Amino acid sequence: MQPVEQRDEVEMLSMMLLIRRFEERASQQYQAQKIGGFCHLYIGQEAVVTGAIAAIRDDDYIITAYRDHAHALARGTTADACMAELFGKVTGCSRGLGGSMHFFDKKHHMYGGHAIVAAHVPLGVGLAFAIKYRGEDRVTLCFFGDGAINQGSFHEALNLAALYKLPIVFICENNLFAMGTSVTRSTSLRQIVDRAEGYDIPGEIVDGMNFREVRDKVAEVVDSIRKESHPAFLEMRTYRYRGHSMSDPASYRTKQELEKYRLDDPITRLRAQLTREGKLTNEQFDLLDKQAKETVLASVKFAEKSPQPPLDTLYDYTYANGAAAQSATKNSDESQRLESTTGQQGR
Ligand SMILES: Cc1ncc(C[n+]2csc(CCOP(=O)(O)OP(=O)(O)O)c2C)c(N)n1
Ligand SMILES: [Mg+2]
Repeated sequence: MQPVEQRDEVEMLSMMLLIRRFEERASQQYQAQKIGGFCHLYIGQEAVVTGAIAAIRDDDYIITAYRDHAHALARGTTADACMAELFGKVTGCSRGLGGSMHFFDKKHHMYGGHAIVAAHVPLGVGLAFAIKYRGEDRVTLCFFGDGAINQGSFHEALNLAALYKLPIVFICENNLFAMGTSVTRSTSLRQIVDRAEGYDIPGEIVDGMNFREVRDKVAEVVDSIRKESHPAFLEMRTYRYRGHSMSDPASYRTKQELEKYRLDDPITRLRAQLTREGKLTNEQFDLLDKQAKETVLASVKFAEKSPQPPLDTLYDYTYANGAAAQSATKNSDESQRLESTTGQQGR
């Protein structure tokens, strides 16, 4: 297990570069129709997950929503396994059956990738409950968007975490929008962190564009939780540069707003800090970037070459068991056939 102190800042900068280059390439591959389904990019938000992961141990748990590529990469899932998952290949981190929104990596304690807004927050509380039940000193980091905080399951989860004093950090990635809806239109609170206060959970606002601030704040909270189990809430103020998903042109915001946040870019910021302190040269930065790009290009080749999952695994890991799901499909095929032969329209 790697002690937190050894997580070198230059290494974490190269992780942010890997995440950025991975998603830029994913976007290109999506447009080339190599990737299907939904695809939500995290570009601009990299400091949140990278800073948070830099503050925890390898055996701590994390769980997140569907904007999850960066979480898996930061946790240690390889670019190969992530790209292959986007391509729907059997070598992917969810065996090609999950796709962009359902990355999962048990070995690295990354428990998804969940598509239903806020549905995973109670699951995060469940992970924290398991820690406490077993008497361990692990911590769960539960990431979710600003859109999740008005969902019923979110409130149930916070209530239980507070009552049971569970070891969980609720990390709200407040990127100001839930799809095209501004947080100011969807939320009655002045600030999101106030949600925690109602449940007597300590909460703080963090500059989510600043790697060091995120890492230090998460480290402080996690340290306190390990000493005596309790929940905590951090509202990370961040911004996504791209639309909600690949199909969103993001016309609900101005170019000026986007530019303002791009000037505060988390990668540029950490690079500047390290350069100023003599810990990084321009040549070293260029080399890290080149390595990130090469790793990502290799992951595309790996994904392209990998096989599709066998057809008979299609219903594995679904709620209905394979046989039931397949017979349901057969029945629906059969009724469609009957409808088309008898000329009846489906209802
Ligand atoms: C229960 C539920 N309602 C609606 C949706 C459709 N939906 C998908 S993403 C999203 C917005 C969520 O925004 P936020 O939580 O802020 O996360 P972000 O996309 O900004 O990371 C919505 C409404 C959904 N997936 N689940
Ligand atoms: Mg949001």
